[in-house]
Amino acid sequence: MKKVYLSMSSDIIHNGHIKIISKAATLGELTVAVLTDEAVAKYKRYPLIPFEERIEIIGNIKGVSNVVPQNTIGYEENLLKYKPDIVVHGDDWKIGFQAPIREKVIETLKSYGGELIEFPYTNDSNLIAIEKNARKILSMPENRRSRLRTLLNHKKCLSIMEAHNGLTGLIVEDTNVESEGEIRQFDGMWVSSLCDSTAKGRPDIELVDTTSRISTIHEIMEVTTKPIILDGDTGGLVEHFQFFVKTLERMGVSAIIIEDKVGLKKNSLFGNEVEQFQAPICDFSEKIRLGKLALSTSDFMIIARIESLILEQGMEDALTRAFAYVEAGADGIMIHSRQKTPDEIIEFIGSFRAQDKETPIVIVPTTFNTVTENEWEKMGVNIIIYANQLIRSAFPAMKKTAETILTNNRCQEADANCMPIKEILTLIPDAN
Ligand code: SPV
Ligand code: MG
Repeated sequence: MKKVYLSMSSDIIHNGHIKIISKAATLGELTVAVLTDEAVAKYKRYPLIPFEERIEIIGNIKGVSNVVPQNTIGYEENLLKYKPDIVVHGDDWKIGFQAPIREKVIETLKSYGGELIEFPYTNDSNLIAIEKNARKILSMPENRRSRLRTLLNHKKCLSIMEAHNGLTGLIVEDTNVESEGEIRQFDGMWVSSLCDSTAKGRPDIELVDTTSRISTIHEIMEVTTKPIILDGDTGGLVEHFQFFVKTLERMGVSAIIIEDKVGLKKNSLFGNEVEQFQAPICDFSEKIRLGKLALSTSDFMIIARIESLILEQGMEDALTRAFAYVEAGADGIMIHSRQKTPDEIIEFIGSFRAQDKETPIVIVPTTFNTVTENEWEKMGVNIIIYANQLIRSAFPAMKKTAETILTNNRCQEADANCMPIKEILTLIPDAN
């Protein structure tokens, strides 16, 4: 009896799955590999049905002899472990992002004499509707809010990109690339105070008010499903902060990061070039404690951001604050730096992790940008935020187009830098 291997995310079981399972079962003893939640989230969207339930469902389908987990979208690890004679797949993966994965499967099978059998892919129109519905479910506040914590449980290190309106939200939601046999996408979005202010032509000094910040979040939420981390600046007055976190929690935001500054907040990357003051440890700890008290769920996270390195108060001060804020109930620590090298951040992470292995560490590597995500992950970082790259790349592109039109007295020359009209007209998905 030949050993047959079929891999599926199987989040939504439909007729196409049943058909391919029954065909595969005619070829030999069928093992179905179920992609783990982490693997599905990496290449598609967060699964609606948890891994353990998916394993159980698949195991009870007629024709399935064994069910095994598959930890990555690539098959290599499992193929070398189980050495199936046949791998079965729909022929849809010959093109698109799965094509390199298919190539790797063929190569691995060749190494021990296995064979790939592809069945014609049945394009089920119901599936498109089901997939759209899955997105709707994932975008509901109660589902979205908890997803940051869930992702932190599944993945060691999350990659978060800034979004400051619906359009940038769509970019963070939908952009994915194939790299080294993996599909990469962002895990969530950062609603930056710098970018939200800049997009409105305002300085980053807590001038854009709460109502406006909430409106930006709504705009992003309308068109996306991924978890949102809000840059909450100083958090404002404690009495206001308590109301604000309740509002965010109800909306489905997953986390707020507040920084330990007082008075007129200016952007951290100015450092000591402008006058900025750090809050006393006890006051900021109290803000965290009261914020946590106001919440109704354990899903929503309040993350404390330490400005000691930004304001040159030293490593000791940064660490003392970090432990105090964790003690006060902070669900994570963001350590910030404006140095060009990562040295002080690496030192902080080492010292903090020596005493605290659990509390998530967040970094914003805007200036110290040479270290890769994999390297940060090994050091113990849990969330990496790309805080401003979308707006920083959009502005020069728009300015160049404006200058090109002025220079040429017409817009023909600018077209080379522009998206085709047809594409912009169909860029935004419809309401269904
Ligand atoms: C932001 O994105 O607004 C931040 C990060 O707070 S930073 O600009 O680096 O201070
Ligand atoms: Mg900010």
